[in-house]
Amino acid sequence: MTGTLDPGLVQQLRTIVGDGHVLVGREMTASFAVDWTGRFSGDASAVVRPGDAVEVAAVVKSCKDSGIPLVPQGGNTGLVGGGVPLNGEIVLSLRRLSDITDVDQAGGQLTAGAGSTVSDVRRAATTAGWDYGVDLGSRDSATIGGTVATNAGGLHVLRYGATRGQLLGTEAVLGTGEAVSHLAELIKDNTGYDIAGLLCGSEGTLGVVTAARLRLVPPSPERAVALLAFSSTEAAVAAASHLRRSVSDLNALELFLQAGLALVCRVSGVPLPFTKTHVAYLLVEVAGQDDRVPELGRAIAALESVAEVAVATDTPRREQLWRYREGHTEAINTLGAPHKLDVTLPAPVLAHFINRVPHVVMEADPRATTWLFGHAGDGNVHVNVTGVAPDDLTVDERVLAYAADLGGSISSEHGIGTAKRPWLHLNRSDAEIAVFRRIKIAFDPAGILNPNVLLPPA
Ligand code: 2HG
Ligand code: ZN
Repeated sequence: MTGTLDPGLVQQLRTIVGDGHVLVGREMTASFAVDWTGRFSGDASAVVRPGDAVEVAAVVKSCKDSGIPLVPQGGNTGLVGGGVPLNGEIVLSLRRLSDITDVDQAGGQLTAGAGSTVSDVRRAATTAGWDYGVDLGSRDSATIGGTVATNAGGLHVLRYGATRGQLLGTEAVLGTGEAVSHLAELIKDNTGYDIAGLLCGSEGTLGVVTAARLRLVPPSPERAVALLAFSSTEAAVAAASHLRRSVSDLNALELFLQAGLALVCRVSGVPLPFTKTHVAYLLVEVAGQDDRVPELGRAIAALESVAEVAVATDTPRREQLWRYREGHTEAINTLGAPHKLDVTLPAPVLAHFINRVPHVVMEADPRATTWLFGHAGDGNVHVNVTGVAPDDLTVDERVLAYAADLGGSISSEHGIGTAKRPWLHLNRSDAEIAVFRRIKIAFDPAGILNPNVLLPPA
């Protein structure tokens, strides 16, 4: 489709958003046409950058009338190829919609433009005396529109829930070009279908989110982080369960393994946390209104299986411990574009999965290397596989089928995107997928919104 856009449509788009905000030509559009990992890439016939919701609606309407598909894109930090124009679609970049407005200091709410970043919202929340319940490693680039579209999870899901749990309403443009807005400042609002909840996690297939009304959470000025080392995955997973039961104000409960830790340290030049090596590690963060260390200390002391412990309360040392966990994504990407298989397992089979899945990968492709880390508190494992060609799907198929066989989800928090589209049926029945298709038709009858993701081709 590249280069074949009707000049009349291009002119219409220029008239709507201004000449400087319609980018054409590969050198201008290339960075919008490849994902962060480098695994998914395509061509954009144009990149259109509207400046407000009215312009978004006009762009969508023009594209709908011309039958030209659109791929909405925020910070382009997704990990399942969900924001990439694979077949020459127009990229609709929402980054200019970055205003944060209507901050309700009393009620703890704000309205965030689709293009504001998670960090922007976190800062605005802090300024208002609150906090935002979602945080993730890509906070400085990931946009609110993207995190709503994917129902992004992140580091604090066990405490506050994923993005859908923060969402009080949305403003969006449907595939018809109609604007649908419900940004009321209400905690409780049982007035029929939850359109915001439906748009959340729809991956841009139903509507283009232009703004979101977000609830804020109380700030937690007292913070402590502990890194715990274990001699087995089973011990780490059992400890995670114990900590969930016995520590209040648990903010994060993260897991990683020795190989990933060694890679992070090698790539970043940061020293290993302990002189001895161990099999598995848990990073625990507690945060609240008063000193959380005594309660955390008692809970850790009750864990006979802990081999070593490091505790940090001051910001630099806390950040140092977090780097071991947050450094994984970047460190793994230095080995080549990984296959990212973000799965959730039921707690009783979590350790078994972690121990077994490298063998499942090896049986599928002996050249592959498996890296495992994730959000232990949610049963969410990020299975990263390197050494496999971007379009070789053998490993993906085996790992996702294995997770589903154990009662797990093939997408914990990253979405289905284009990466997992062939395997939606592992978690969703034919009847559910049929309902998905009917909802899609109701919101986007011309099928122009993000056509390469989520739903398998009919
Ligand atoms: C994280 O938890 C992100 O760090 C990224 O969800 C996971 O890189 C990944 O696979
Ligand atoms: Zn994650």
